This record gives sequence, C-alpha cells and structure tokens, in this order.
Amino acid sequence: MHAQTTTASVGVGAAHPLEPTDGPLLPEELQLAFRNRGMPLEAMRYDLTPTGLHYLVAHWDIPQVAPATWRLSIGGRVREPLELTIDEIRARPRRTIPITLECAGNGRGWLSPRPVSLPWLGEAIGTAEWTGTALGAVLEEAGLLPDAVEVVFRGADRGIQGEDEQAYARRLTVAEAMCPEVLLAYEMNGHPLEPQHGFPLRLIVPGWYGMTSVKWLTSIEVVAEPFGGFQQAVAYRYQQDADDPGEPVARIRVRALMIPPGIPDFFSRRRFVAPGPIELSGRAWSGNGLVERVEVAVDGRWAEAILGSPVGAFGWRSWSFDWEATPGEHELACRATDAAGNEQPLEAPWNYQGMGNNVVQRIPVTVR
Ligand SMILES: Nc1nc2c(c(=O)[nH]1)N[C@H]1C(S)=C(S)[C@@H](COP(=O)(O)O)O[C@H]1N2
Ligand SMILES: [Mo]
Repeated sequence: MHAQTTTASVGVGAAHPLEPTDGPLLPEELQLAFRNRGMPLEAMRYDLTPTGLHYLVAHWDIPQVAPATWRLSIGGRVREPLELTIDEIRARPRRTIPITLECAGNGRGWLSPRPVSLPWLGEAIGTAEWTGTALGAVLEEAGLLPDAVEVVFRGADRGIQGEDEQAYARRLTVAEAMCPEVLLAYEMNGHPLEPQHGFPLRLIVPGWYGMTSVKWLTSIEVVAEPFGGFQQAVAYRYQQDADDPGEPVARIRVRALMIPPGIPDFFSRRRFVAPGPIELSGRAWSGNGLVERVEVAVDGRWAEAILGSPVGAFGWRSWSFDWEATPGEHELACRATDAAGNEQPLEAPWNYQGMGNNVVQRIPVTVR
C-alpha cells in the first residue's frame, strides 16, 4: 500500500488545502467527483451533447434563484448603471452558438503526484448550443467610462475557498468582454438553463476554459483596476508550487479524445475489441484556433486521422481512423494540432493545481 503523503499544510490563500499526492483517492475527492459529473466519453458521438450528459462543475452549492425577483446589475465604471430582468434580457437581440466547454482541471487525475481536487480523467467536456444576447451590446448601452480596464462577473453562489468567504467571481479585460461571441446566455440546447448550469443567466466565453463562464450571474462590475479576487489571483494559475504566483489559466489547450472502442470490463473499464477492421473515432478542439490535424497511434506508430467538419467556429471537430485490429494487447493514442501550431504533449505538463493537462490520451485494448 502507498504511504499517504498528503499533509494539511498550506494556509490562507492556497487554492488547494493539501499537497499533491500519489496516495489513494481521498473521500473529499470522491465527494467532489459525485457532485461534479463528467461526460461519458461515448457521448462524443453526438455533435451536441445532450444537456443531461454535459459535464458539470459547481465549486459550492447550486444557489436558489427566484426568477421573479432576480436582476442583473451592471455598474461600476459606466455612465448609466443598469438593472435588467430576465425578460428584458430575453427581449434583446438573440444569438445561438455551439460551444465546446472544458474544465481547466480536465486530466488532473492523470498527473503524478495528483493535485488534490476534482480528479478528472478527461471527461470534463461537452458541447452545447448556447442562446443569449451579446455581452458587448449591454456594456455599450451602459457606456464604459474611459478608465475602464476590466469587467468582473459575479455569481449568486457563495462559499469558502482558501479560507476566504466569497461569491464566485471572474474577470475579462474590456477587449475580451467586447468580443461579439461572448454571451449572456439563458438557454442551453434550446431550453431555459437548468439549475445546475446557471439558471436563469450565465456568462459564456467561447475558447476559454470553463471557469470563465460564470454561472448564476447576478452582477457585472466594470473596474478601473485589475481584479484580484480569489478565483482570479489564487485559483486557476499555472504554478509550480504553493508559493509560485504562476501564470493565469486562460484559453483551452488543444486536445483530441477518442471514444473508447469496443466493450468495457465493468470494474476496470479495460476495452475489449474483436479482431478485424474497426473505425476509431473521437473529437478534437482548441481555444487557439481550428484543429488542423489529428493523429492516431497504434502501439506508438503515429498515422493521420481523417477530420470531419467542426461544429461551428467554437465547437469540437470529429475525426476517424480505420484500424485493422489484430489479436493481442495494444495501446491506442490520439493527438491534435491546432491552427496556431500547438500540439499535445506526450508527457503530462505537471503543475501544482493540475490545470490544463492536455497530455495525449492512451487507451489499452485487448483484441480477442
Ligand atoms: N458561479 C459559478 N460559475 C461557475 C462555476 C462556479 O462554481 N460558480 N464553476 C466554473 C467552472 S470551474 C466550470 S468548468 C464551468 C462549468 O460549467 P457547466 O457546469 O455548465 O459545465 O462553470 C464555471 N462557472
Ligand atoms: Mo472548471
């Protein structure tokens, strides 16, 4: 048995209360994993992820929001502060965009030592059609004052993290907030947002890791100073250790995932495939431009996969690969490259919070 190396150590300000470990999964990780479900990878067969299969993250509790009294306030460094009801937001020009969301912690569970948080194994993804109104037009109506530098988004959910009691809050720069595809979204896949996905209104920021897309949005504050909230300044940083200020986590790193082929064993989930021709398939996406190449490796030999069309400008792209499965033990892997030339690493890019681990996925398969 492994010696458990976790120690309650780092104090105020730390994003995670425990040091990374190679020990067994903790009860707290299990508790987080049950509340924050992943998308079963076979659901990559759908262009749009059915809402009930989309991954889910809430740092704390799903807040109770009464739509009749709910208001979105837009204030701070603006000429004309606004208070909007959900009907007023729904009456504004409407846009629907398919968008692939991914949690920045996706792949954390593959790291060694494992940062102690949600132990995702690749399933913190989903692609939904989001409907809402452009954030930029609302900000224009409020009128940004010349000293505005950032826009801070706050949710109705509250909790404690790193010993700070806080409402969930993240920021965008003014330039990022004015991108026409940044939405104040009130529908997912053609239906009003479900409670767990941010009812009645959430921010959706295409191309960015999910933490940016603030759910249960209640306030938008335009500020003249860089925002130093916990989820911005402490959490969601690429750090090497607890004392490293690190770099902020931002756009989604390029990744391809494969639908695990054949049939699984119940407990180990090891895959079993019959010999003969089989089509391997999956999806690939990046927050830094279109995926332009996907390769598949069988036992370490890489070859080109065939790319399908992307699901809109901000959605994942399908890929497929014909494999002639021969009896025995094999390892399958897939790897994407995006328009900016970013390629997935063969070794996991370890960091203290376990962010942005886009290492290539490897799937052991028994052909028999
Ligand atoms: N208010 C609020 N917004 C939030 C969060 C949260 O805990 N509170 N979690 C964020 C994180 S970390 C992710 S990955 C996405 C997940 O969105 P989803 O649950 O709709 O998939 O929501 C983001 N928005
Ligand atoms: Mo996340």
